[in-house]
Amino acid sequence: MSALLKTHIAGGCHRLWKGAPRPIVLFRSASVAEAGSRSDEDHVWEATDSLTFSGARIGSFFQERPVLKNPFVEDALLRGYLRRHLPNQEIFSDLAAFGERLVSEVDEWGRECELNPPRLVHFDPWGRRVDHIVTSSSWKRMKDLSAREGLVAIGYERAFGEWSRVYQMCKLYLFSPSSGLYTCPLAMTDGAAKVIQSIGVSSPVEEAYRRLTSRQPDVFWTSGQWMTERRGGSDVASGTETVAVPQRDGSYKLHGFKWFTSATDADMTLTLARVQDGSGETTPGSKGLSLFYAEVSRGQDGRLRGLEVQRLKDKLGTRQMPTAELLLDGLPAFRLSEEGRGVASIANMLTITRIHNSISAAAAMRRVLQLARDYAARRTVFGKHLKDHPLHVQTLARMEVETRGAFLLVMDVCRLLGCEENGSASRQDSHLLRLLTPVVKLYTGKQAVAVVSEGLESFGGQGYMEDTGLPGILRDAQVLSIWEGTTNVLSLDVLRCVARSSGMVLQAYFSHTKSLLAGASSFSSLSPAVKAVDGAVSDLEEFIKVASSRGADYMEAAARDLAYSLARIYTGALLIDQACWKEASSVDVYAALSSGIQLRVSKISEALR
Ligand code: UCC
Repeated sequence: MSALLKTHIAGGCHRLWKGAPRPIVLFRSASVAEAGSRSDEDHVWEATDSLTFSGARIGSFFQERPVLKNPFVEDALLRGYLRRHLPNQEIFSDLAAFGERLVSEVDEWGRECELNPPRLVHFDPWGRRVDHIVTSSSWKRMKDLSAREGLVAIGYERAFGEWSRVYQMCKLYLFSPSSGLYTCPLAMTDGAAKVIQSIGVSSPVEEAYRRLTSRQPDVFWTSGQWMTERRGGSDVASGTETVAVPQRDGSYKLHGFKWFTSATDADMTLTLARVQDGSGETTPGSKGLSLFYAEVSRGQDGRLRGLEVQRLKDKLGTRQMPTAELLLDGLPAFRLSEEGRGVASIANMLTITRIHNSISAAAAMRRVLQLARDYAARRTVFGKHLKDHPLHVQTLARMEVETRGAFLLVMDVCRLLGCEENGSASRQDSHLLRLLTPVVKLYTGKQAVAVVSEGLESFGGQGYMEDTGLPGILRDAQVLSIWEGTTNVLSLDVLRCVARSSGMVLQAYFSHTKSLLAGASSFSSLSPAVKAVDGAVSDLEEFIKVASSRGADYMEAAARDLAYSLARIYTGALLIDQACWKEASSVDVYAALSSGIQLRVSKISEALR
């Protein structure tokens, strides 16, 4: 018994500190544990300052955190994909250096964007209305970085021909999980540049196009896309109330209310409105909508010209990024599309932002998986590292297959986009791009939520703790299936493009999928996967034959299953194709075979019937 402190305590369970300069934890002497031998001595508590759990000390074990490593160097599939399709040393060096910068510097900025979210200051200290959206210094740094790294510019410089989009999107894929959601304004900036380019880069948007695609931080602009109004984000045709009042000089003033506008600190925007005729009437529906370009600027009084920021949105995730309600109160604007061609004109922007969305989805999956794998080599449970537990490894392996599939699917869409923009796309390529854009967006958005959620679980309780930064990945992932078209709206878009093309998009799909499978016919190790995907293709063809003889309601109810099947089958074929590459790894082959198994398990044809 310690001479330092010895006392008798009535009642047994009290702790008594005596004249100690700092708290000392007391512990029960061993004899207390002996049943049936209670005595005063049994209630003695002994203290020592050499205990593990003592006073302010909380024990000596601290779990090592997962460490983010260079995401380019760590991503074998990304490097393999580029080595196969775009073996360019300049690109490899750029992506490796960018990956290093993300780890050493940018990831921390992304975290700061989350911790210092934007706020809205309505009035200056003297009561004047200013509507300032105050953003963090890290958010502003992201803008400079985006310009310098050419995150939009690469797609328009086209230095790598039809592969330029793949290069750009690979860079965004690396950037996205560290970007503090800056990829959202970049998506809209890219979309706006694409719309302007497709309409024609001429006055009054020449200057805007130059800025959107610039690599100079002091020149670079970001764009918003203000499409959603209070009546709805999906049914744009009947939900848009904003009117465009013609001015004598040929410009317009816009009056309306935009319900979700991201990222509202943009320098310009594209938006939809209905042109008023001489008697103040407008045309309802899609045919009444036109596309407008407007700059966000301030007058000499410091107020926004023709705009008021009503409030910032209180969102589940994506809190790093300002999303606002805006009153358009005479916003000066120029009409970009022909009258009534607003939806068709903004559709180019939707294609780009939906591809960006899919990139962010694949990137979120890859990030959580990279961290989970690193953690599995650091965390010991039940006597061994997590990485040595077969069930844990199987869980990570399933996440890996999903992530690989998502990456290949979205990269294939980027490849098709690059071909179309470079003028090298066949008719089949164009049909595939139209069909696969909604498919990749809706499928990867849902996958990201599932894979990221699984990823959080692999950290146990720590995955649920906000200050690890992990829960934010899940909260941010949840927007991916909502923003730029929900899963159901996009499933209906799949039906719409099938109908509009009289089935040509499906013909292109089946023809390309079969050619990918045919390329694997001499690889006996892949035959179970080829068989599974081939069987699913036949089931789907059969279903489409049957379904086309039924009514529209039947087809609508099956639209989501149809879209999922298109995604799964195509992904399976892409994984097989990757595994056929002469430098394919054992992981490439494993992923192809696993995807085949998952296809069999999901029983596409039964789900559809
Ligand atoms: O509201 C939102 C915010 C959510 C919360 C945000 C929080 C923070 C964000 C953080 C971000 C990181 S997002 C919701 C945004 N809304 C959408 O994405 C719209 C969803 N709705 C659709 O996509 C619909 O399908 C519509 C609006 C496009 C349907 O409009 P219409 O007028 O009924 O369309 P039509 O009649 O089918 O097509 C009109 C024209 C046709 O061209 P023409 O006349 O030449 O035949 C179509 O071919 O547009 C063409 N078109 C397309 N072209 C329509 N859709 C497409 C397409 N996807 N691709 C190419």
